[in-house]
Amino acid sequence: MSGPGRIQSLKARSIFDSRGRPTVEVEVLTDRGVRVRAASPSGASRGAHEVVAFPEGGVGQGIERLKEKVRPEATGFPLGEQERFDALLHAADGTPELSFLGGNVTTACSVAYARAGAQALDLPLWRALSDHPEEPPVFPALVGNVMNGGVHAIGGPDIQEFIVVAEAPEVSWAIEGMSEVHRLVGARLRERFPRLALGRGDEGGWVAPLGNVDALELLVECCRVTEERGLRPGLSLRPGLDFAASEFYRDGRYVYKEQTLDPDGQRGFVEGLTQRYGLAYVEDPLDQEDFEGFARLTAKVGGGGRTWVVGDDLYTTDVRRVSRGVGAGSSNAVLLKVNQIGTLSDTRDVVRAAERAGWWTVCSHRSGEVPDDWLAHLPLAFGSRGLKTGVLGGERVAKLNELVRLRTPEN
Ligand code: 2PG
Ligand code: MG
Repeated sequence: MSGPGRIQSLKARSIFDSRGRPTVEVEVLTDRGVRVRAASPSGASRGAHEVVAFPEGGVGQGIERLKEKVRPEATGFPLGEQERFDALLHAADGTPELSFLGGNVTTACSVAYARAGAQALDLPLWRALSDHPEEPPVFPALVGNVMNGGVHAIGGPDIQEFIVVAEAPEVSWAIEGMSEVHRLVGARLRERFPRLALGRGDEGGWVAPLGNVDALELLVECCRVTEERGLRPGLSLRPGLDFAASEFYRDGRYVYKEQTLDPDGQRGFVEGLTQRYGLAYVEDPLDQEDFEGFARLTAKVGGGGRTWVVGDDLYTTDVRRVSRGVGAGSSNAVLLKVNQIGTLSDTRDVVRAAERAGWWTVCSHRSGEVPDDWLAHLPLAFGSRGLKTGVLGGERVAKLNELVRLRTPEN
């Protein structure tokens, strides 16, 4: 017997995400007794062009359809043929937006299949997925959310995520650095609001009644102070933002609690913040249809790679939208969320398009997460510049700890 074997059974169940909402977990058993599981996360600030997460009728309906349409085809399917398996999922769904099975169902199937193939060969998942499996892994910069706003937080700023980009010679030092910034922001908020019960948002970042610029200034200060403490040699902690701007874009205007801006005004506002505060990372600063505006912003702040201008809702991990962005020069980086497009193979298409354009990729969690750790393998598999997966919360730390394991497998 050679090769990784075949699928013997494929099962699915409804489990819960970090918001307590139902999501899907898929279990694959192979004919050689390998058993693996993979679960799908869920977004709240979803891009308009994402595939449908679950069919009408919800997770249960998706699972029923998986049993009916995917299971018979998948049983006996050989492992290690990701593109063919993902094509099977598309064929079983039969719609361009995956509305029959749901993109979260196909994501869990696609990842569970990959995991079964990797485990059957006794390889880490990233290595089984990599185009360069023999090369040593390159660890990503970490993108962690320390303050939440927008639809991920009640009563916070309009901007969705106040982020630290942590880089260090050792990935565990970058994790420490992000956690220190998170702690310092918490301490400063407690001094400033001694009577307030401070909360945390969906991704574990602090939520406080601060204006957008106020919150950013606090973040910038905490990144600077923590970096200057010199905790570890070569630790860099730089501020960034995910505006998730489509969430507050109404009738051609960006409507903040404090101000309303037209598209030129919004671009000027973002440019100003980026330059003034030395932002390392700016995600979805404009509406998800504004390829042109993104291009003008990228021309201003994206040169030389100092600031990553990242498209999330803009591209929704869809290679056709990324190609359009490449043509227009809309950004210099793409966020990758497998469940925005539904399979690992579709995600890899985006990675290849980004590589051809000389753009970076950033693998990302969703705001509703599961304590699964497959996401940690993707930046190593895809050669991504970043991993965006929060700082705190078991479902976020699961990914960070997996990175640590991958860095020190022999210990
Ligand atoms: C985002 C994500 C994750 P959601 O906008 O980048 O941070 O949020 O999963 O809600 O789309
Ligand atoms: Mg985003």
